[in-house]
Amino acid sequence: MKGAFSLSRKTIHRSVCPLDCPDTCSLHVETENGKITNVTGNPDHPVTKGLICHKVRKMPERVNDPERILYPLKRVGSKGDFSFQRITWDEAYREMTQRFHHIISQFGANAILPYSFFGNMGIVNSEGMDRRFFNRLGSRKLARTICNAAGAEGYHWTMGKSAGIDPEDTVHSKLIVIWGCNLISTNLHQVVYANKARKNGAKIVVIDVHRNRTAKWADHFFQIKPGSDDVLAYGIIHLLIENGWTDTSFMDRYTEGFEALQQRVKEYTPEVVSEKTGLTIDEILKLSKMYGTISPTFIRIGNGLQHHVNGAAVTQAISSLPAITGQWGKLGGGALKGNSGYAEWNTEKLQRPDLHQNPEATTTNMNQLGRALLDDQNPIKALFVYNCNPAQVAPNQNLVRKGLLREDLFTVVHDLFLTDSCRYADIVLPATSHFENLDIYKSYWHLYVQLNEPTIEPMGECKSNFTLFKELAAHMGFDDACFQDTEEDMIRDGLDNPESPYLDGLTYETLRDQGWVKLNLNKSTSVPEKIHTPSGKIRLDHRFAPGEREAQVNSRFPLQLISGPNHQFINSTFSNQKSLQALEKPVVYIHPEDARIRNIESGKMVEVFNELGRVRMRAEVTEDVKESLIITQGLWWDDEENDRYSINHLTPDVLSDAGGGATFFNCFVDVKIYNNLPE
Ligand SMILES: Nc1nc2c(c(=O)[nH]1)N[C@H]1C(S)=C(S)[C@@H](COP(=O)(O)OP(=O)(O)OC[C@H]3O[C@@H](n4cnc5c(=O)[nH]c(N)nc54)[C@H](O)[C@@H]3O)O[C@H]1N2
Ligand SMILES: Nc1nc2c(c(=O)[nH]1)N[C@H]1C(S)=C(S)[C@@H](COP(=O)(O)OP(=O)(O)OC[C@H]3O[C@@H](n4cnc5c(=O)[nH]c(N)nc54)[C@H](O)[C@@H]3O)O[C@H]1N2
Ligand code: SF4
Ligand SMILES: [Mo]
Repeated sequence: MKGAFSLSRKTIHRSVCPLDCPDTCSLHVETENGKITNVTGNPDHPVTKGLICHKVRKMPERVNDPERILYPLKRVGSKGDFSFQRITWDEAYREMTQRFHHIISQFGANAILPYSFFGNMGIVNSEGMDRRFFNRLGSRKLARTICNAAGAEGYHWTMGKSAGIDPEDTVHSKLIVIWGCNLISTNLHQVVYANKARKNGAKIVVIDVHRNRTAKWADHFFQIKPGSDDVLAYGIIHLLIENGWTDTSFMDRYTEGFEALQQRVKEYTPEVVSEKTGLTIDEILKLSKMYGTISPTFIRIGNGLQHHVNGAAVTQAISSLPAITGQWGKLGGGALKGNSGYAEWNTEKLQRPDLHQNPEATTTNMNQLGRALLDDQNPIKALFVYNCNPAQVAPNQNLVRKGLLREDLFTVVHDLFLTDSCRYADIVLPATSHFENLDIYKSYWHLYVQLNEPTIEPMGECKSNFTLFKELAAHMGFDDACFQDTEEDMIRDGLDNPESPYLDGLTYETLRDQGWVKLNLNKSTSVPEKIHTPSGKIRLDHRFAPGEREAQVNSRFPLQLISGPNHQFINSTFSNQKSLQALEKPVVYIHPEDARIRNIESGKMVEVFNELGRVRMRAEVTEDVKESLIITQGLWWDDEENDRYSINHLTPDVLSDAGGGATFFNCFVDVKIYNNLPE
């Protein structure tokens, strides 16, 4: 089908899901009189095949929500109390340019910090015109580390870059190991492939700290202590070597450093591993035997397991496994942590890093926003938030909010809704939804690049990130030709990389005509024939040391809190949507024994606390979590009525072992009954 077709007054448009979710589904969007009335899956897409998640089927509610911001707003009350008045875009641009010029003259552009992530994954709107603008401004740089920085570092050490197997091949796998990934909630179509593989005789293994939806669906579930996955991977390698389940000819040809690894894993006997991971010796033997004797095997490496202080060590260790048994290159064999490395955009043309003329610029780690905002030695005077909701998603919220409350900080937030971050803004700008924009999307899981054409006109006075930064550049007096570009020009710039074999055959025209194009992977450009490390070999001489778990459990708080995503929201997106809220519970899951000694029963209000803060919610007592571990899911917006605030008041802003990654789950707390609210 071409971009759109009509059914009487209704029109069906092809679109793409813009959210930070691996599946990047192709959508069908129904409009009537210029309004979105229905969103479904596009049955023609080769991977997503018409199946989409429930939350995105509820997108019409989100786009048409009466609470969407439709006009620019200026703060009239105190920071933190949500009092704004409507202003015009001209006034907003005037205020921003005056403030920026003033800050630059007094403190330099280094005092201006962009703060963004992937609320919208389109390249033009998440890493396109915005990057050009801040580069030209010479602003401070942001290390975008909040999601997968540690894991990427670990995987890249072993494999060179974020390049794994084609998930379409996983129907051929015979053993599927889902390692720290809540697939049923976070990567729906991998479940579809795994179910097909299961029909062909594959076994599905889940390794997780929580008996979650995915664990309940698996054939085998291994419930591991948080942060001990590097130890388990070494224990498996130890047994693979001991039992001769290694593929030496594969390793000779495609890897380096095996001898060093062999030395390293010597001490990881089943006894040691059992002690550190909480798995029984039998479980360790069973898992290792399955991995060592079944072929082809596929490991889906999740994001959750790298939100720990040893996140890089963990992914480095796990990503070595397929090389040791020679899985790469077999149909359905290998691993996939993320596949974002294949879409090799021409970032020089797209983002214009050459425009950044400020060699003195600091790089601020987004996981330490609070610290950066409170650092008077190297002050931040303006913060520009877009595609992101730092007052919910960033760790150590007490510090973040203290920083955001600074009277002398000029904060701009561009979003579709009055998020908790807007509460601290001087200027709030209305953002279009992606249905109102032109952009392209890659997936960080499947291999199709897709074009998204607008299906409706911008609502109210909303502007896309692209339009905002292009117009702001003009108001700042930036006359570089690149600020004249259209979205289409920018997409063409991004695609223009003759060096990349993966982009071969991928043009704007083919995207427009077909809606999507598969990245061009063939035998010679896939692992193991093409390995992206400097030496061209899979690296088994490990760089990051395991054993950080001991450091974690020395905390003076006895329970470890894992606060991951939930099923119905994407990070803090959708958490303000009533129909989806109704399907989730802001509860904390606690083991019966931990509950008993604290007199906690299901449904009781509890306070979860540590040295950083306190958060109140209801308890649910369950054996789905082990002792000493508590779990809560979903990034819920602040709810003053129910006295509930972001879970990230409890999470540390300590960085991981490498990559400056977030350590949300390296979080130690205690829980007590809280009686001050009506039951
Ligand atoms: N429905 C939904 N889908 C989403 C998102 C969402 O918020 N909601 N967010 C999107 C984003 S941005 C991302 S990054 C991905 C994340 O999705 P996933 O890759 O699935 O990562 P998480 O859900 O953070 O964590 C996965 C699992 O890791 C487990 N875990 C935590 N610590 C450990 C550990 O030490 N060892 C082991 N083995 N397991 C551990 C958790 O219990 C959890 O079940 O999902 C994307 N998709
Ligand atoms: N405790 C805990 N904290 C976590 C996590 C966790 O598992 N536990 N997960 C972490 C992870 S993996 C991630 S990726 C981060 C995600 O953190 P964020 O990237 O902040 O994700 P969201 O909360 O979805 O916020 C995205 C915002 O962008 C807005 N938006 C959407 N489209 C557009 C657009 O086109 N333009 C503009 N200007 N705005 C737009 C949305 O309305 C939304 O408010 O959270 C991290 N925080
Ligand atoms: S959130 Fe994920 S599963 Fe849902 S429609 Fe978007 S890409 Fe597909
Ligand atoms: Mo993420």
